[in-house]
Amino acid sequence: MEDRIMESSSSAFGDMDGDHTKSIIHIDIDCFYAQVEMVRDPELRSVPLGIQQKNIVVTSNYEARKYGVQKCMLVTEALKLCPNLKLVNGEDLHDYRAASNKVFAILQHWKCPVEKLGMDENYIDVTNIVQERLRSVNMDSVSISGNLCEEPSIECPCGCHTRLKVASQVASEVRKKIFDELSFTTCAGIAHNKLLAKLVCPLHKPNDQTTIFPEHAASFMATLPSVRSIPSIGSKTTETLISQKILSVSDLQQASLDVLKKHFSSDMAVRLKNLSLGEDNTPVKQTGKPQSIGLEDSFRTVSVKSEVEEKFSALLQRLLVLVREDGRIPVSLRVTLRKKDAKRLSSHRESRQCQISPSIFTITNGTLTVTEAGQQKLMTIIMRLFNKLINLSKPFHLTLVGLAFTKFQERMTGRSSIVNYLMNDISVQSVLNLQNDCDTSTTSMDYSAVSPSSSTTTDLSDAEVEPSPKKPKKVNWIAKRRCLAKEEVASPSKLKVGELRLNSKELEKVSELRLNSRDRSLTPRASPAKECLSDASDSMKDVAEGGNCEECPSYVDQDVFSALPEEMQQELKTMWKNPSSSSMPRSSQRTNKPKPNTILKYFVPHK
Ligand code: DGT
Ligand code: MG
Repeated sequence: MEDRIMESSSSAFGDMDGDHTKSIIHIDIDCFYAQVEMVRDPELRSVPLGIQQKNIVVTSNYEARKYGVQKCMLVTEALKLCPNLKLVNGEDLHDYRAASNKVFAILQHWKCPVEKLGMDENYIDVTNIVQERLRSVNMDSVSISGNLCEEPSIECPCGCHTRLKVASQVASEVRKKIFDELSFTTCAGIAHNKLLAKLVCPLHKPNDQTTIFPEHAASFMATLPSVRSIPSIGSKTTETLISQKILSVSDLQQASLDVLKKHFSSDMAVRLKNLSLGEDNTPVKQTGKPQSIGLEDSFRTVSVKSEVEEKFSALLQRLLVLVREDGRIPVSLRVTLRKKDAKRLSSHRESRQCQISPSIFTITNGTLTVTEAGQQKLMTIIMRLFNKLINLSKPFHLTLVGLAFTKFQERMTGRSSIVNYLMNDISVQSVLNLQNDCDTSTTSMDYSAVSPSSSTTTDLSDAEVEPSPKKPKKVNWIAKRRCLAKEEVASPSKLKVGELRLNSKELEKVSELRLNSRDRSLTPRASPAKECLSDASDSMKDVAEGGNCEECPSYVDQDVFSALPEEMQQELKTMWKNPSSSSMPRSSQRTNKPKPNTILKYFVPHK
């Protein structure tokens, strides 16, 4: 069977029966850091240029490459090859990140899924655009834009050649727009899957593009010298393959599946085999905002607290710039240290994180800002975390400090988020034109201080990452609901959620409203999370004085329940007393499991 697949894949007609329906473009910016510098200072365009980080040339422009200056070459070596090499320090990544974000923003213009891969590479799935265009063009007149990996000997019956030709034209347009708007030249690969699009992208560098048709996948893959050339094959897999004398991609194509299964899981063995043949069905996943934003600074050794403080202060300044660009309000901060163990001549990382109050940040004219006092607060928090990581009564030696904002307030909410209920309040309030500032600001906005869905990037080497406390989010919400109940704001329980669900534009407005209202009234009462490092249980004590509900099932959290408006409490009690009166499907009633998007789901006990 396996041999048969191999045969058909590498026959003259190639892989004619795979799935060729997609059209994927992979875009890579030419000599990225060097181009950013050349756009900044056009005089650099005509000279050999190297971008230096520490003692390494991390990239060079194509002028320098003529002299043999390669990526990641030692500066001394590069200067030997090209004594006229102009070196620019590229250790501050700020402008590179900004450029990368601008490219990403341009790619969004086509309204297709865009997946960012590192700073200067992106995948775009243009399948839909291609299909749309094919409805309005004469298929016979479609031609390839740029280079073709190999001329086809026969037309594939599924029409993929025409689709990929159209995709190659879209790729040209994308590259032209990037050049027109940012002056960056790029390379592109066009194929029916991500793997091939990425691999053919650098075939004609710089400033050009290459398309491959599906039937040439296996023969193209066979030209790759090492299994390591396949992007998803890492060093461990490579080692195992090499131990089996599988060195080149061609070796992998010919390896028996049974042999592979002896060393890898069955799924992995099949995946390896497919990859070697140029088959890959992974989708282009739309890239969202990063889960955390952080910076690190490494140095020889720092052993004095005041110096550490200076390092953190400098890092914080830079980090705040990044956060301002990102636009989200951070609610969690992590401090990382790399400690040198002088006795063992080794070093290890340790981290500690805590929640921070979103009220440290404000949104002014749509821009996230932190006042001088807010920065002081952040520094105090950072140094408190530092003190937890370092025993100051003993000498210490650090070789790295890092800061990261690891969680953010969510502006948008998922369908199943409890924030939906709270957002409905806002729409109700806007309809009723309620005046009370406190209430508008505190309805839902601050509930998401710790978003239920946002996740922390966990550094596996973290020795002491504090688990993020669950209680405060509930506490904040409780506090807000109290505020609402007190002012007799219309209860969402009287309104059907379905009627109030907002469309995406409205959601955006709500997000703005949230932020503006936060801005206006960050009164102590409205302040959502307690200041960083405040113990979750302390926060609970502040608000958990609500009365008990005897009718509540045992799994109900009394604190949450008592904070609900009277009408909602009544509604829930009625449902619990008489489950058949609720709108829940019978199956859910039997199992006590609430419907995915009912308020009941929030009364499932914490494990
Ligand atoms: P290209 O695509 O061959 O024309 O050249 P680049 O410079 O765009 O190279 P690429 O796409 O591999 O990497 C994008 C940028 O990432 C590059 O301009 C500098 C940086 N970079 C690449 N490799 C390394 C590395 O090993 N270390 C560091 N620190 N930066 C790197
Ligand atoms: Mg590049």
